[in-house]
Parts: sequence; C-alpha cells; structure tokens
Amino acid sequence: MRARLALRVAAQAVEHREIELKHKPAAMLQVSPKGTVPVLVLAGGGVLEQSLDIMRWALERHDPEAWLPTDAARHQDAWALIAQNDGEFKFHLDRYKYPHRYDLSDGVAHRAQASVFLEALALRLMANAYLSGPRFGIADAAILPFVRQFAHTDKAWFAQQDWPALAQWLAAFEASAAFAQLMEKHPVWPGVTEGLAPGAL
Ligand SMILES: N[C@@H](CCC(=O)N[C@@H](CS)C(=O)NCC(=O)O)C(=O)O
Repeated sequence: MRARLALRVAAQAVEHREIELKHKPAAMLQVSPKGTVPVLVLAGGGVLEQSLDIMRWALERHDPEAWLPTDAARHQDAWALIAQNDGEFKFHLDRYKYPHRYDLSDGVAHRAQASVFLEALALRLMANAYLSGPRFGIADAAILPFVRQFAHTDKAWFAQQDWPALAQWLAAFEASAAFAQLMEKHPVWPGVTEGLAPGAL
C-alpha cells in the first residue's frame, strides 16, 4: 500500500501485477526469490524488493508534494519514526493481529505494547496535522497503512481510545482519493489465459 502511494504521488507509471500470495508465480520468484510483495522491476532490469526502497526511488525521481524532507533534522526524524514503525511497532502489531501464529492465546499484551508507539504518534498529531509537520509526507505514507491494520484488528477497542487526532488522521486517509484508488481491485497476475500453456484452452 505504501509503495503504491508513493508511486502514485510521484506519477511513476508501472504495470501493476497483482499477486496471490498463496500461489506466487514462478516469474515473480525468479526476479525476487524472497517472495514478498511489493517487488518493483525497473525498466533497466534492476529489482527493488522493499517497499521503502520503492518509495524512495519514486520520490527521488519526482516529488511534487515534497514528501521527502529537505532539511537534515526532519529527514532524520522521519526515517527514525519509520524505523520504529517497521521494527518494534510491526513486531507487536503482527502478534496482536495473529496471536495464534505466534502460539499466543490472545494479542492483548502486544496491543498494549504497540499502543506505546501510537501514543507517540497521537501526541505528534496533536501538535501538527501530520507526523512531520503541517504537510503530509513520507512518514505519514509509510506508517498509515500499519496504523490502519492496527485500528481494524478491533475497531471497537480502537474507537474507545483517547486518540482523537490520530483517529482523525487515519479517517482522513481512508476518505482520500489516493486511498480509494489503492483499494480498487486488480485482476490476479498472471491471468487465466496467460498462466496456461499455449493451446491449453
Ligand atoms: N519489508 C518488506 C515486507 C514485505 C512483506 O512482508 N510483504 C508481505 C505482504 S504485506 C508478504 O509479501 N508476505 C509474503 C507471504 O505472505 O507469503 C517490505 O516492506 O517490502
């Protein structure tokens, strides 16, 4: 989701190939054996296998909304926040969402630990409209999809928390045109005919 947000704002045309994770196509594993999405295959043959690399690549080519901070302190702050999201917060989020995958009876303790990061985000969003200041930027785009996952794990519980600015920031994202575009369904790649040997129909 975050890679696609950056590709969209940077107006980078891509051929979107929707992957069914239960049936990863051999062609995908050939270019990226680790088998996670997203993967971006560049025109010159290079392969980007991390969503943050795709975001950085797209925004370095074209950044019309100035998502990449230009001053060193803001740059450092945004990437440190993203690292916290991808590290500790994601660790607890995964266990909150899928406790049984981790042999836990429930995810409540991890929900509490993940909430420490959300408290910090909520405080930032009380001071400024977005995580890095008055304008939407890379930190918002990189972190929002994960906060959304957290919020949707137990919507009723999330709604009871005293995080009005955080809830509003998430609601505005979910109401945005960018989000609506991202949620459009894409046919799974390769399609039925492409996936079959010639003459099989
Ligand atoms: N650090 C990677 C993580 C990618 C990742 O874990 N993607 C998940 C889906 S969001 C995936 O492809 N999982 C593989 C699977 O479930 O088989 C990134 O940000 O690109």
